[in-house]
Amino acid sequence: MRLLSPSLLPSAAALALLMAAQAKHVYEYWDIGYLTTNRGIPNLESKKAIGVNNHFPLPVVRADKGDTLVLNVHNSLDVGTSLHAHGLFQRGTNYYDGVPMTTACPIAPGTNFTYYIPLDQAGTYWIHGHSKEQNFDGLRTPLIINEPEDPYNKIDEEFLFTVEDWWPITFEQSMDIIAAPHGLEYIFGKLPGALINGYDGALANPLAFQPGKTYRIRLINMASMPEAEFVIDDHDLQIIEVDGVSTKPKTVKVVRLAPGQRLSVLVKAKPSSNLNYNYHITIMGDYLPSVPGIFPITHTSPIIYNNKSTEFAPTAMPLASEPFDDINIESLEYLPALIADRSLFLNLTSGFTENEYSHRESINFKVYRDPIVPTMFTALTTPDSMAINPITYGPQTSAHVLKYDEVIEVLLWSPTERPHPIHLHGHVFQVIERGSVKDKTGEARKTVPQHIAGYSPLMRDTVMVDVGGYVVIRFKADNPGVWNLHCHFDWHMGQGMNMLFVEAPKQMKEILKVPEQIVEQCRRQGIPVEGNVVGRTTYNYDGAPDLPHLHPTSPFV
Ligand SMILES: *[C@@H]1O[C@H](CO)[C@@H](O)[C@H](O)[C@H]1NC(C)=O
Ligand SMILES: *[C@@H]1O[C@H](CO)[C@@H](O)[C@H](O)[C@H]1NC(C)=O
Ligand SMILES: *[C@@H]1O[C@H](CO)[C@@H](O)[C@H](O)[C@H]1NC(C)=O
Ligand SMILES: [Cu+2]
Repeated sequence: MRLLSPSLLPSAAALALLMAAQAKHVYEYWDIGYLTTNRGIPNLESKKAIGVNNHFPLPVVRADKGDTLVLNVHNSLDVGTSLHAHGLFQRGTNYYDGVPMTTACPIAPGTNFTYYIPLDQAGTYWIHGHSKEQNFDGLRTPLIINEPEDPYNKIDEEFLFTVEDWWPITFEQSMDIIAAPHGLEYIFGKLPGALINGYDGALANPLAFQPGKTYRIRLINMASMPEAEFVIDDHDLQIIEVDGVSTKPKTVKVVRLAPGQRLSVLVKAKPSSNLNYNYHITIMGDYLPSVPGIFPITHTSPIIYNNKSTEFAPTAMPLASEPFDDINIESLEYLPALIADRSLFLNLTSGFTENEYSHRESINFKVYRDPIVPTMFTALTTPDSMAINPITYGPQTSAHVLKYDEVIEVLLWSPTERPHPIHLHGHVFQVIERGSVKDKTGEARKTVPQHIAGYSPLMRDTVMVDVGGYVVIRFKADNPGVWNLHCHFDWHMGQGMNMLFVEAPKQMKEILKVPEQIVEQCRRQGIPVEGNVVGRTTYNYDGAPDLPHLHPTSPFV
């Protein structure tokens, strides 16, 4: 990394001008296609995966804050595709959020589409498929947005680790299996391999440290199911970024990330050392069955201080392991706990369907189904009086209409045996409280210390709701658009744990200028772009997808 000495630093005003002048377009050309591979994991069967430019791992996208990402896609698949830049607000560009039937139509097979994504936030993000959870089959890669003015640019060097699970079956195959009774038990017989930076985790790269230097380590959990933990023997980790949000530095021994989450930590190298050390990345999750030697699995690789020495500091066993504490970490930017204008209760439940006894995940017992008209178009083309009525968007999109600038509190409630990493598009939210749904005494309740003047709760875009746990989040509806809230376990999302916030439809009409290529993709596939959930201009929504429903006496597990 190139550093300017303080005397050479331009004034803030000059710097702003300089940056504006330097804002550039970052071009990517991605041909999305099938590739049969086991990603080099020994003893794992190959499957039909989804790669870019006939290659794995995918290109890592790096840019500076203020740039525009021009992502030119050709779809070589025989099904639709789309890309979502996870964590970006897409302020004014809702139609590039990449959620088919919510914000646009899928990119049709054999066609091109170009995303123009303004990179207004610095930090650690990722880009992944949002059509039929194609990320499960490999369509996922880091998006690192550098902030030239970031004080942490004074660090000496930066490393990046991504974690993925790699299953020997495709998402489609796995969905068929897990819908059936005992499907999950069957599928856990086919446990995944672990990829670190796109390669077999057993081959994770050694790092070189020099005494006295400070390193920034970025971590991204791009997995479909497991969590990931990161530890370095006898070194502290100082958290400085969570999901793209700068935090007040917080020193810990271990960090844990759920699928969809990102972190940056600073690591200060020892003042001098003849010893070498190890770092450890564990792919884990107590909600997944344990199979000795396969899952959970820890991959260990050296941190070399002295390449002439073979001596290593001992590893303290068991490795440090603990849940991530979102309640006691503060955002750097001053924003005290928001005062909620209203509160929503989201029951994260699951059960079996009425007709086919097939397993589904739901929010308030609603299994998400795509509308006939992409929801953004419904919000833009129906009169204001209809656009503010949730039923306009169909019975099973679980649409909630938000008023411009109102503060929404959401109680994420997980009474089942499943945890859920819940991701909200278009926003970061404050994490206000955590607890247990069965807690009668308040013992398990952890809430942000609101009595501390100026306490700024952590803001992030993906939060882990534990088995039998709840989380309270708050955000301000200041980004007109249609935004998904969903579980980031691919299977749960695929089984229906998804819903929509239709945020400020009146302001959407003023702000969003839908590019012709978006409409073109819809026309090409015969997808209507006007009217309510089924394309009508009345309150008649007959024919809207409204199956399957959960069985009323279904065993909720
Ligand atoms: C279509 O996209 C591919 C992949 O990005 C690119 O190489 C090609 O030039 C594009 N074609 C057109 C006509 O834009
Ligand atoms: C060993 O370390 C020295 C000093 O840090 C460095 O100059 C050299 O390139 C390293 N050699 C190898 C093989 O990594
Ligand atoms: C939430 O869902 C569970 C089933 O998983 C159900 O037993 C419970 O009554 C629901 N809670 C509310 C308040 O609806
Ligand atoms: Cu889930």
